[in-house]
Amino acid sequence: MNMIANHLPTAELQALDAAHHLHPFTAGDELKAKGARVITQARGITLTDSDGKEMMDGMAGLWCVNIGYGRDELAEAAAAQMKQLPYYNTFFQTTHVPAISLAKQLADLAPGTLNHTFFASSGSEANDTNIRLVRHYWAAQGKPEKQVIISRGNSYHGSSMGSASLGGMEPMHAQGGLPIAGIEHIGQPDWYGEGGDMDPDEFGLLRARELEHKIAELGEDKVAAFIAEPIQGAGGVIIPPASYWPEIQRICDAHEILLIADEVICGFGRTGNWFGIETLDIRPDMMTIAKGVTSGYVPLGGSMVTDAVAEVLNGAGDFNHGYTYSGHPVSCAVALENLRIIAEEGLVAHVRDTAAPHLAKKWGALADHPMVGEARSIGLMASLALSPDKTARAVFDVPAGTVGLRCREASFDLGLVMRHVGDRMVISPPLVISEAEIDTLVERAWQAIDRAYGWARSEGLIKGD
Ligand code: PXG
Repeated sequence: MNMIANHLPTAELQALDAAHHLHPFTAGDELKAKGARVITQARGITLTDSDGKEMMDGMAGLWCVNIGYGRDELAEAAAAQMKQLPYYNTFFQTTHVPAISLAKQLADLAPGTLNHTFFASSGSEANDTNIRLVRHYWAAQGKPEKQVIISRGNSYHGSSMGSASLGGMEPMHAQGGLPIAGIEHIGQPDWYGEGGDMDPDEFGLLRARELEHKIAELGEDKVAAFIAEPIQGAGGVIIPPASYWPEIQRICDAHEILLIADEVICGFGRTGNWFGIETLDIRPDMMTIAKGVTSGYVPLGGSMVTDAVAEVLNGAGDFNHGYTYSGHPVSCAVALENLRIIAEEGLVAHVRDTAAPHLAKKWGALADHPMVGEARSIGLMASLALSPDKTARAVFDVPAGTVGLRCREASFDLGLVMRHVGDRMVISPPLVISEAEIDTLVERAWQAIDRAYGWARSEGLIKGD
């Protein structure tokens, strides 16, 4: 099927899009002026736009297309489920086979006793569920005053009122009166950006201990939970110092609070294990999932909890919460097929043993570029920091993101979708990426950085030039 021949010319599509479609995280006037990129089809790790231009998808969509594009098995699983039972709900003591099977499959895959899933349709919904779940959990134990959830600056947990409040993104909090009450934030473990002269491990401990101080400040009897991404994704792929997570775990174990790991990006193979908590040796009480659970082919999210948490919840009467699409049968059927492919094709082992070590070597070498301050990866998520003076970890004398945006635009021109978070460049490609494709990705990234470097030099932004 030739989709390219089957649509309106790009300019007309862009005009219609700008006229009627309100986009997430996009300025409407810029959209009108420039027009959106129109993606028409995709195969493997390659996207095609409405002009027929091909681009390597270094972001797996939005960190989600883990098995790559064009897997007919998922389309067939969806079609078969739609024919058999397109919809039914899971409220009021009702269930169906796809939800049962997926909940069991997730229990088998998740480490420890994370054996129970409350389904949603996105990471945002799942994190909203988590806010209500942890408060319900403590109320059920006669501690209704344990309400506060501690999170971190520059974390991302979603876009709904609750999940955006959990998140620590200042531009998001600046709109719509966020955060909601009962959410507190501590500093992020970003040594490169905020560690100054400290040793990374010393800084990791300092940031972890902010949690203990915050618990003391608020009173342990007021704190319900701490939520964090094992590795911050949207915040710029911030890999915490090695000292950070063991100390967070110690603090959570020492105090009566629940630990929620937000695995929306790290889950389902991204870090070289099924879950990021295995890579970083974290033992949470709850875990948020979404994205890679269906490889983004259909929406699905969920909150997973341990046996101990489930036991309390199960004894607490009705949980007055749920979504029409909690455990949607088509989403569950697609998730099951996606998980079968990840398991049977050995994609987690491919990441761990082949792709991640290769990426670490190649991506790490980008640090040789004169404008790259650090270049690091873990599994198949990687980032680098653009800097005008790399030895000083300096920032540019223009608003953060100016050079990053240049680099992203150059990257698109060179046929690579790479994202910028301020002046950090990030990638998170589909797990099926080969070593040769990693070589191409990194070559294009280098060229994109080089073009942005040329621009920065011409603007006098590079120190010592
Ligand atoms: N938790 C984490 C850790 C996420 O990364 C969510 C929750 C929310 O999931 P939903 O399905 O509601 O979007 C996310 C989503 C970006 C970007 O540009 C990142 C996300 C979403 C959109 C854009 O980095 N992460």
